[in-house]
Amino acid sequence: MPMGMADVATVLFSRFLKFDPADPAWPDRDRFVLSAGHGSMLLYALLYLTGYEGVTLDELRAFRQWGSKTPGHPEYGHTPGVETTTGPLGQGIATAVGMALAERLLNARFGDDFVDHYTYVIAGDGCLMEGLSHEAISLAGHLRLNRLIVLFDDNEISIDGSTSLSCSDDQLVRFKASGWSASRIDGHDPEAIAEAIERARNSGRPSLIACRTVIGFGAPNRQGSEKAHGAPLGTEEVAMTRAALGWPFEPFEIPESVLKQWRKIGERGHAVRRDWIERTRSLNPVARSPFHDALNRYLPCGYAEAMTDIRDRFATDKPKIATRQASQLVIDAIAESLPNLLGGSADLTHSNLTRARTHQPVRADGFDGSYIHYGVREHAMGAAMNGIALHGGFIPYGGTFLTFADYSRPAIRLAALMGIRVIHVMTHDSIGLGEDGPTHQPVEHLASLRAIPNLLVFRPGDAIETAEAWDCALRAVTSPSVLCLSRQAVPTFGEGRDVINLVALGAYVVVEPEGGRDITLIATGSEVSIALEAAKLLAGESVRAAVVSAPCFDLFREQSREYRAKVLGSVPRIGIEAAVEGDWARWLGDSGEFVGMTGFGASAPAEVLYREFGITAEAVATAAMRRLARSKVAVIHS
Ligand SMILES: Cc1ncc(C[n+]2csc(CCOP(=O)(O)OP(=O)(O)O)c2C)c(N)n1
Repeated sequence: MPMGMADVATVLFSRFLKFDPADPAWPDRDRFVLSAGHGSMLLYALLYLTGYEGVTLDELRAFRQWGSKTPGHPEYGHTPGVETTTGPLGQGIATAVGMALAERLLNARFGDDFVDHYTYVIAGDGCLMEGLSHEAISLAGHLRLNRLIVLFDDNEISIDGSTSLSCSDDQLVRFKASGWSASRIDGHDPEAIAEAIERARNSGRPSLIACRTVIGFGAPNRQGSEKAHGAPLGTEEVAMTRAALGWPFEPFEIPESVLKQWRKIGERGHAVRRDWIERTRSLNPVARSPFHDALNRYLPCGYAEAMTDIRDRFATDKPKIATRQASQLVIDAIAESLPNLLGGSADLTHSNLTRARTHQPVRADGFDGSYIHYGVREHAMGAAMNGIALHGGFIPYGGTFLTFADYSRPAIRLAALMGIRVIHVMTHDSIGLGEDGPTHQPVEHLASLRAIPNLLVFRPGDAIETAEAWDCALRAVTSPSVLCLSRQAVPTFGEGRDVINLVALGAYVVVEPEGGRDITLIATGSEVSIALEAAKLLAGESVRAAVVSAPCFDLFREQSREYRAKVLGSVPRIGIEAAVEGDWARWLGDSGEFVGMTGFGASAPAEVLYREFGITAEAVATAAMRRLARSKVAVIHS
């Protein structure tokens, strides 16, 4: 890829790309996404040649080695100039759709003087074979994201060999059918490349430029074959390639004149950036503040007040509503104070309750909206939200059912790896959704999402916790979040709830019995109210049960050992969650017991399912008595 696409990249960087290595985060730069992340050396070479600080020849020598700035696939936040982490094919192009969308949205708010850039992508056959690419190009075509230009490394080779082994798509026809401009050029002809890019920049639609290239270009015995994809060329073939390309220099030797020209290309953007800074200085203060807040990822000052108000209202009114409804109320309450909140849903708006009253839909002819109808494209929604967050200017959130988290999981994983603020609103979070049945009832999803490092998985138990979970997610600038919300109504629990955000602690004591605990009941989400009822039943048996709500395991894990010990207590514990056990054992210990699901759900009303699957206050009380009896036996034996 680095050899085959060198000509295309050279034309793009030398003649078109607006960038300044002196400030890789300059907001009005063009974005360049290497979707074919396995060709990372192409990007590293360009970053070195154009003068990005820290990307040195030594770093190129240390390619793929421990501690280097040149990992196997480009990693956002690790190497300056890398706009997004790529490697899982298809993610880059879909993320770029989000970037190109964010550019148009921000442009609609602040105008051409401040936001006016392109998003360029290099994608290979692999990216276009991935199903995700279809969702992404379909969305981009629908929204007519004309600042998105995809340079397709059309070399007809992937790892197994010729693409004809597995694919006979006519990509041009496919893209055109999705509302793109599409053309094919010789990817080794600089003028043809330049003309095609120029045309694409002036198109009213997103553009695909299929660049017919030769993989491993210049390597006499390897070019044009899958043998050029991954294996090193070897000393002999490298020598022959040097001869064939007329490149007489030693490894890592860049002739001064060549480097000079490249550095000049890198300097081209200096003045453009300085002009842009001057223009932003002249912005009137009323417009400057939201622009500044948006770009710096600040929560505007009105936000905290709006969030406190809605949380307090829940504390006073104690509504018995589904947490998805509580989430809707939170979104409505904060939307006006957070103009950069960008909502959306994968065609489940009325179920996810994700659209604020004030949110207008984003349309191809109306980028001033704040709500994206992503269509039934969960994966593209996840990736596009990553691109929006990476681009800057917005806090994206998007809804679907929790069970379809699997459809967007690869994008969620990348968000966690990159450490970016993306909020997934996943409703219908258990068998509590009822009649839709086991296809729609998540059972393993909480456990599997909790397994992703740096992903905050929230399962709030009532309206107050829902507001607090939203607050945590909005403040988590370096982590994506998933808000798992109930379809069914749950009571607001607790008297005189603390004014501090208790969800931020991950878990906390809701009920502490007088005179010490006999047992601790730990629950999440809709099961907290079951635990509270069970505690009452146990009190009737003279058993003192503490109740702990644990809306976010990830945040609880971060608390001090002392705090965790205080919350968990030293008596036996019962965990209650309408899902599979997953890593509950960590919190329950050897003497604990889990009350939850052991397999898939079924189609029936929620109350019937809870009863049939044994997730009831009575079942919890019985489990508690059983545990206590066992621990007494253990004490007698010891
Ligand atoms: C989701 C995903 N599946 C599989 C791979 C492994 N993989 C890396 S490159 C590649 C082939 C890509 O072919 P192409 O895009 O044509 O790249 P080229 O061989 O032309 O460089 C595969 C299967 C991957 N990186 N991501």
